[in-house]
Amino acid sequence: MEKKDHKMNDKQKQLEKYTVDAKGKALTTRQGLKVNDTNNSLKAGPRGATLLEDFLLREKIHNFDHERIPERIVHARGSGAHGYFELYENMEEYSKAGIFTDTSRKTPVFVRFSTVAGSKGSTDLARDVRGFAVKFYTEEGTWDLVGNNMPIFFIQDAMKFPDLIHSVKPEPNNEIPQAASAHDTFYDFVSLTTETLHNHMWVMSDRGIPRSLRMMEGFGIHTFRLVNKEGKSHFVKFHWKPKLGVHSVTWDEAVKISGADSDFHRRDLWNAIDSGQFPEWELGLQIIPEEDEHKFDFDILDATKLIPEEMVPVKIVGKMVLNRNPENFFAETEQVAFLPGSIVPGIDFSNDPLLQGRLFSYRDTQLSRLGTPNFHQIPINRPVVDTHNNQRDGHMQTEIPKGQTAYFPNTLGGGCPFLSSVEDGGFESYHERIDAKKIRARSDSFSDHFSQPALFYRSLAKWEKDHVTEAYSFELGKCTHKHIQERMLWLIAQIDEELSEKVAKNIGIKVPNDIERPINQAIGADAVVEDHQPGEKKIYLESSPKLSQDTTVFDTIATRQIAFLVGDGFKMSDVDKMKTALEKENAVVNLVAPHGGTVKCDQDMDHKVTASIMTTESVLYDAIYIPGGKQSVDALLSKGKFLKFVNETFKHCKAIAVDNEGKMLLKKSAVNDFKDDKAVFADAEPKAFIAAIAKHRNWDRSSKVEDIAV
Ligand code: HDE
Repeated sequence: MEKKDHKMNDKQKQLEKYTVDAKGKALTTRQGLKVNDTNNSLKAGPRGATLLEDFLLREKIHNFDHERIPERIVHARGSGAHGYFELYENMEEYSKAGIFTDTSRKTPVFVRFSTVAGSKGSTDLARDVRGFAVKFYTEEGTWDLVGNNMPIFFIQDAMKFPDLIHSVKPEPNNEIPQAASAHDTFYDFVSLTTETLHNHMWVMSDRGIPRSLRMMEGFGIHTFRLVNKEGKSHFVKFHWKPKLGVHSVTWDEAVKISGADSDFHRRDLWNAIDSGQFPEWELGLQIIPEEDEHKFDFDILDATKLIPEEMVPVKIVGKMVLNRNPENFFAETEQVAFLPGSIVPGIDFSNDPLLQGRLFSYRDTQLSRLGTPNFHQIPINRPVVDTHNNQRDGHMQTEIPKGQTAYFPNTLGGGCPFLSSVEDGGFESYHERIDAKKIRARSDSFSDHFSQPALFYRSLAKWEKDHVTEAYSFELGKCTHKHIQERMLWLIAQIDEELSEKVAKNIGIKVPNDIERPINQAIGADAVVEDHQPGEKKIYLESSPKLSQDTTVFDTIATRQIAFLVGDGFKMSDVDKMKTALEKENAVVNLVAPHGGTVKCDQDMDHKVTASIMTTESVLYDAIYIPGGKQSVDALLSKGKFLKFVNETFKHCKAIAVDNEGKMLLKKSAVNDFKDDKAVFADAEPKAFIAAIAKHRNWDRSSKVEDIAV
């Protein structure tokens, strides 16, 4: 079906209206005065002093002095992109929202991905949750789905958010460490706040270090409501499923990528879109009839719980494509303001106490960051529909509201702007019956803190479990207080004893067996700190295979970065064969050579080098290929870093293919000690190499290659 994309065009036109292009234009002041010298201040004689009169200097420096705005208190480090969403089938049975009923629409979106703990300039590869915030510019107003790449959150009540964030941010006395959870204050908090354990287990898994922002799932986390035309409500959870599957790097790579290219994720997203390989996600809904609200072994209002897909399947209803990079990072990605409170008729909130708190926080924080209640007028935040109300004035009012009246009701303004009936699209909150005492407490139904982290861990493949063990060993190994390490080990043991034992061995202490109430143990038995103690671990589902990355998409190598290791004299026919096959599958071929500039092949042709070995590292690629050509391979062998490159690629369980003399490099490398590896190919058909790259990694190799020294 031909998609209506007039709102796409509207959003683009709106942004273009505010886009300034200096190409072919004269430099002017902010007042439009043409400037003829922007290099020298106005002085009394060439050696000064500078004159107060210099309005050009003052304007330039004044702006510079105020260029920065406060970074987000959380999710400061982010990358954004434009795109669109389209619906596959009419979902009017559940929701009256246009975005869920009109399959002819192409709804413009702006997405911002982020890490949580680090500052704006921190590394992309921190072990952390990733933000996944989507702004839908719909015909009924803007809907913001502000989610993460994990389906649960650390805490159950908004009241605890400042404590959580203060514990994970750099410690306040010395501002150390940056963008890292591996420190005492975080584990002090986590070990005293057992509701955090589920999300924490996800962060310790490979989900905490994605290969690409394009290879992450997204989740709305909270249970929301969908409301149909008849006013009937269903509970819903939102899921984003990446077309490229869910893939991650290893911790050793993450550490090294942080040095080699700390913008790795941002660059990867930008390059993919820039080269026309548009990332895609499908939107899935888990729909729960109201009547089923209490039929689960957990509370669906508790944001630390997921609903396993085996219990409620995810219905795929549409797709999102990101197809345009921002024109300007600050104007768009930095100034975009997401508000979980921005919804449209047909979508509504649940009483999840975490969600309820967020409804306040996001609008509030924009005042500190963007400095005005008029932040909705910034181009990236403008809805695609007209807005009219009686809110007025404030800093940076950029509109000129007409007329005598700014109140309702009025006759002097002809009663405008007027109210809309529900039938005419006026928003009406879902009429939920609430009959309760005012009380500051947590529901008992929120007290199961162990069952779901245990379900998640049980559902992982062996290689994923090994990574969790390593992650806990690293993180707890970085803590300097034994009592914190012990509390954590005791809690991990409640989830999985074997895991706790392994971590304990790695960090060199024993799992304690006598910590029953970890909080009071820390503070003193009479202290009132936390009356919300975890309940018994339950097993209501043996395993949920969908939670494992072992069940993700493994049939594409699109956008995978392949390093071809080449020196002058490389065999052109080898490169031709492999390059053609890989590019046919939309992989990206990079020539890595001993030097920059160009390399000559054995046909005496020059080829542009993507990166010299001095400027790049193996961790930036998904696989390597080494073609034949004696002169070329000799040149590679004469530089130790190429051997490191091969060894590291092998250690990180990636695919390697060689042809002809390329085998010499493998012979000299650590790969030579391992026979019959299913992702190492000599003189093989490209098909086999491609299948191995699509598998992401040969994890069978991982336990054997641990000791390769790179
Ligand atoms: Fe946020 N969060 N959050 N958060 N959050 C912010 O809003 C907050 C929570 C999430 O790319 C802030 O504009 C509270 C859950 C994302 O611009 C702030 C609570 C989830 C982003 C804020 C939560 C998120 C934010 C900082 C507990 C997943 C980045 C700047 C009640 C469902 C959005 C800003 C972007 C950003 C508060 C919990 C996701 C301070 C109080 C749960 C993706 O308002």
